[in-house]
Amino acid sequence: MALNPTDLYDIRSLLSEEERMVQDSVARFTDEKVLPIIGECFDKGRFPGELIPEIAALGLLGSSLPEDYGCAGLNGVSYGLICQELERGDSGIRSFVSVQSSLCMYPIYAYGSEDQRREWLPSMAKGEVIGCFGLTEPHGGSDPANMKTHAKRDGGDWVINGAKMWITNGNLAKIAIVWAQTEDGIQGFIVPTDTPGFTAQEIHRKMSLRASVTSGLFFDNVRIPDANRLPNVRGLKGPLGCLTQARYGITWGPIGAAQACLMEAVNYSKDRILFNRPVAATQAVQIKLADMARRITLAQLLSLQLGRLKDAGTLQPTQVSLAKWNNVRMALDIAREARDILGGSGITTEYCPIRHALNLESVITYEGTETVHQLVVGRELTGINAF
Ligand code: TGC
Ligand code: FAD
Repeated sequence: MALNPTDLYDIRSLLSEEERMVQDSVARFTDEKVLPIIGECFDKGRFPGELIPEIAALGLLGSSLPEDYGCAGLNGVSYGLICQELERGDSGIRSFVSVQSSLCMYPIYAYGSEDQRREWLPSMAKGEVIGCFGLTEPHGGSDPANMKTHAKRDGGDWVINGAKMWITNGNLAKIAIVWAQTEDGIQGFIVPTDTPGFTAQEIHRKMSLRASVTSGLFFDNVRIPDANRLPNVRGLKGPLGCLTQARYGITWGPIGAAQACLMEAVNYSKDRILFNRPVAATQAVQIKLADMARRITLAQLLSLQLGRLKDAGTLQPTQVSLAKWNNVRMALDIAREARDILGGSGITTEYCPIRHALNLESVITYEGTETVHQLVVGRELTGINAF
């Protein structure tokens, strides 16, 4: 029996019935709704906001949070599969879901008051309220401990001043989760984006994640009540805890992008006749395709085990760092190689590899650059902080 080229080790057989159902429903959504429009969205630099209601109806927003808050209550492996199938379509669609779920709904759930959870989570799960997450600042994202944005207590309010940069969903958002320095260390705030003094400015001329909204956020004496502060966390571990959730999903997402590139390269090379035979009949191309399948298989096993650790409650941030580094690098290399196998056709968005390659240039940078994750693993091995 022929093996599935994007699942050579039948990793699907290791999934539960519920996990398979989640994967199938998101795969259908990607095939029917994302793939027909995404090339054009990328060309035009347009985020397909019209898909938000269906993404919400499928339960993909805050999917791991409890049903009490209008969420799907799925496990970590299911969240990973959601990311994988969405990113098979485009990293921008997966980014939208990652930010809403892991970077906005998760901190409200994990660090918020019960009132904040009840106020925001159900409408965020329905896609009625979109969030963004402001951690990175213009002077350097890898070192968030040195953030300049600050919040000062003024009676029952907080007054926020500063700027955030490269913020996904910035111009779509009704609320921003903003991390700011205070006298008591870094704290998180829920900032409604219609608060006076708040502005979001979309970043244009991007060559990557063109089907995603990326913005700068500016805070000029933005006054919000203490009720909007996330009361249950202080310090960098607040935002880093959110990043662990999002980075976990990002270990899965690029597997989908790599699978899409592999299949494009397989199909193209079988049809392309050069020197009187399909280019897929050459040893050089077959070795490249085989090597892509090998790397995808290793990444699949890595993410599945990571998901099982997450669901067992034993996941360590260093393990997430290793998988984020490995799987994004794997996908970026495969997207570039697939682009090459398509020759000149590979430079157009008619085919997916160049779009995925360009997107993955962001994915390898955001949520901790490749170097940051390598240094996290190095620190674990040596006990020496090399940052
Ligand atoms: P350190 O000062 O040692 O630790 C501070 C506290 O945080 C705890 N901690 C973590 N907790 C949860 N998850 C993690 N991954 C954690 N890492 C550290 C730590 O235990 C400590 O707690 P406590 O109780 O002792 O205070 O900080 P560090 O030296 O570990 O951090 C250095 C470094 C470079 C790793 C960190 O600053 C870092 O990760 N920098 C990269 C910043 C980054 O990734 N930014 C991403 C911005 S968001 C984004 O890109 C969204 S893209 C979204 C999309 O479109 O999909
Ligand atoms: P820098 O931190 O300036 O790094 C520059 C270079 O220095 C990198 O190559 C880095 O690896 C290297 N470097 C850093 N430290 C060391 C070291 N100790 N040793 C050796 N080399 C080092 N942020 C958010 O908060 N929210 C978002 O929603 C968000 N969405 C994003 C969407 C996109 C499309 C992009 C591109 C970015 C997004 N980011 C977001 C920001 C992202 O997290 C940062 O770009 C990333 O953390 C890196 O920060 P930086 O761009 O300032 O690079």
